[in-house]
Amino acid sequence: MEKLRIAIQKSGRLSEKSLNLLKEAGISLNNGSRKLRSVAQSFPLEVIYLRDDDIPQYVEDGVAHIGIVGENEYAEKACEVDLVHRLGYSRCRLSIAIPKSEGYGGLEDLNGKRIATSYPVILENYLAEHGVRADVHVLSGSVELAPSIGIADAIFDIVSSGSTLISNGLKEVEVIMKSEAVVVANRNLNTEISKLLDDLLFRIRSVLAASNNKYILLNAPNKNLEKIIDVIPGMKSPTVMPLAEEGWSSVHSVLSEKTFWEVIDQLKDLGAQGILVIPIEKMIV
Ligand code: PRT
Ligand code: ZN
Repeated sequence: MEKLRIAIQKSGRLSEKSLNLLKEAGISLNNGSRKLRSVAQSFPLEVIYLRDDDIPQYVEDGVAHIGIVGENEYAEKACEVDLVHRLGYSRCRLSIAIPKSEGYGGLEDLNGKRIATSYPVILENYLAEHGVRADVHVLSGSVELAPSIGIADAIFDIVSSGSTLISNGLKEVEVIMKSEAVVVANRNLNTEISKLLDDLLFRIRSVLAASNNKYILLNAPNKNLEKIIDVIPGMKSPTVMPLAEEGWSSVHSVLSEKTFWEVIDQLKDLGAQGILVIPIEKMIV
């Protein structure tokens, strides 16, 4: 039987979270030492460990069938691969930053400037689209140092908390792209491998849905039951059971992490009591 070959970053910001995702999807690997490759026990899958920069090309070439990379690498390498799923972790943005002492009136201020970056393809596409003519200097690392050593007027780099920019006397002036970890796939997978990919994506969706949602139980005064149900519609509709105390019901539902605090406030205003929120292990959607 064929195995689905997945490329994962060997060591870096994506490695642990990607391996953890596989683990939560019920796929344990027999080789914890992360050499070059390892084989899963409970799913026909083989992991190849690579530098993140190399993953899009290896997937295009079919050395790996799929890979997990930052969306920034997917965009920069512009390989012939498909983005098949977003994973929501390792979020960051790619931004232009300039020395904090300089003024900034908009993109046109970048005309004639030197911009240092490790992402020339993304940057040049963006500048061309916006009619800005700047000099793009390609550096493979420590891009944030370029203005202070006088080799660039601005940088285009990954920003997460922003503290690297601040400690190098820079300020963010344009966000050009947002990025998160994504699954990319080869465009010519055979039927057997495509089926394995579908199975894996199904498991991944269940893991992600579970981590994005919470199970909620509460006691609701019957007079506000309908309004409370409107606030927490759940997967199909909430479970409602009468409490032993007259005039009250117990309501069980599923709540999205995104709107969590907003919804809790509304529930309290509607007189909900004894609110319990419980993590969900897996959610089959
Ligand atoms: O060795 P290999 O080539 O495999 O790894 P790498 O060093 O190229 O990549 P790695 O492990 O640093 O990052 C892998 C992916 O994580 C990136 O491609 C992004 O998609 C994502 N990611 C998320 C980040 C960050 N957050 C991040 N903060 N990648 C890099 N950074 C760096 C950034 O370069 C900058 O120097 O962190 C600094 C900024 O962070 P803040 O928090 O100070 O703003
Ligand atoms: Zn890299």
